[in-house]
Amino acid sequence: NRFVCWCAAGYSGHRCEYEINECNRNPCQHGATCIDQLGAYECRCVPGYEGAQCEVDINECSPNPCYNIGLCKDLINGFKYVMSASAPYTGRTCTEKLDPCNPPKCRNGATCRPTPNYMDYTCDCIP
Ligand SMILES: [Ca+2]
Ligand SMILES: [Ca+2]
Repeated sequence: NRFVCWCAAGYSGHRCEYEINECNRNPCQHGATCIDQLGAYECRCVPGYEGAQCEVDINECSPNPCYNIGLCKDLINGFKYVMSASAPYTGRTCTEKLDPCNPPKCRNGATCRPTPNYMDYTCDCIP
């Protein structure tokens, strides 16, 4: 009384008594949680990743969150802006204007003038 069972997808064993755990192969990447299903699996990605196997590092720089002239650097579940030395903007989205003359720092009515890189200021004294 020999017989061969041709198992439906997702099952194995002599009598197809085993439900295969598709998560045993660790198909999910980047620390995702694998959910075993019948003949399939589902990956629940950690923040910052997407794709069926969570293999895609989401590009948080697209669209570019740096509205002004900042350069965006993609990170895991986030981004970092990179300012050039001449950029008068700061902040996470590069929208806060750097103004070394605000609040005013010059005395006796002198005019405050930012340096070209906006990192410092000079005072134009009244003659
Ligand atoms: Ca399964
Ligand atoms: Ca990313």
